[in-house]
Amino acid sequence: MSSIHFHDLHSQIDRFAEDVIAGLSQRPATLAPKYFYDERGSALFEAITELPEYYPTRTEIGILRDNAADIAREVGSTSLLVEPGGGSLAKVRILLEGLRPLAYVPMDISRDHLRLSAAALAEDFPWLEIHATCTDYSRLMQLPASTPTGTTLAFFPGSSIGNFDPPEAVRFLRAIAELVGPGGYLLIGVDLKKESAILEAAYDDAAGVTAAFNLNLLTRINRELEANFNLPQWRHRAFYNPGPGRIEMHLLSLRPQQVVVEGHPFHFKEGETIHTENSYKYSGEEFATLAGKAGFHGQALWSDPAKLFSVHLLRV
Ligand code: AVJ
Repeated sequence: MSSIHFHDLHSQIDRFAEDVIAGLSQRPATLAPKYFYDERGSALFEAITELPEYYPTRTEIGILRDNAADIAREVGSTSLLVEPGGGSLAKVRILLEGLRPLAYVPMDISRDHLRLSAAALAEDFPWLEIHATCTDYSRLMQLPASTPTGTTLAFFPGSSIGNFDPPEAVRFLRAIAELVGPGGYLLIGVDLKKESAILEAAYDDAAGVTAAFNLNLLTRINRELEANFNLPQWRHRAFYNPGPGRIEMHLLSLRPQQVVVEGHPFHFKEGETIHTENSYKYSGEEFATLAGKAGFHGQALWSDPAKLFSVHLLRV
């Protein structure tokens, strides 16, 4: 029988209202992408990962499957496998048999989601000790007490690192370097730079699922806060910005309008946008340089034949 331990490090109060009001007060107006993931947003993101245009998820899974034995050999014996944002736990299943860690520590902000997926994982991997840890890993990157010590591997798939701008990404990677300690590893999925038409299709799909995902943020604000966004007056925009090397997602105001959120009025001109997400893309070399600033050395790098996506193994 595997053992599941539940740890609650999530002591922070909800800042949704404050963050939305501060973000809409800026020009350009900005909202944080972490707020996409309410129940409907999470379901829409799942649907995105299955779209023909959205190559990252299936490509990364292919890379992990094709190289699972290689990854296990490079890392060697692992005591602890830590996954910040390990909410769904689908990708880690590919690695567990090869790595055979003593314990697995998924960290996620969503308590219910974490409980359900940890229980499902425990059924399939009865030899594994699971320390499900409820925390906002972007604020608190800390192991719960009572986890085994020894070589630690952090796993951060999905190119979620792309949501941070480069200085934030370096700070985040430094926090991971500190968590795994000297001799520890990070296995991280990073989306590669490529032709902008491929990138733009992945973030503006024909079926309109990404548009619904982006617009759902306004629906969430209307529902959870006292707000009156008029959805038909906003449109999804996604484009590749080659200077910083990132996909940008925006919500475009189709006419001059006023929106009230918790008693605060916000005016938007026609054509003005709310910036909702950045998704940075890195060449292998660019990302290795970024990780170097956080104290990591590149140990191995895997990709797919079409060079769409990359998986880096880094060591402190
Ligand atoms: C979850 C941040 C990796 O940037 O590709 C997908 C989010 N946004 N489509 C990404 C996302 C629109 C995704 N990440």
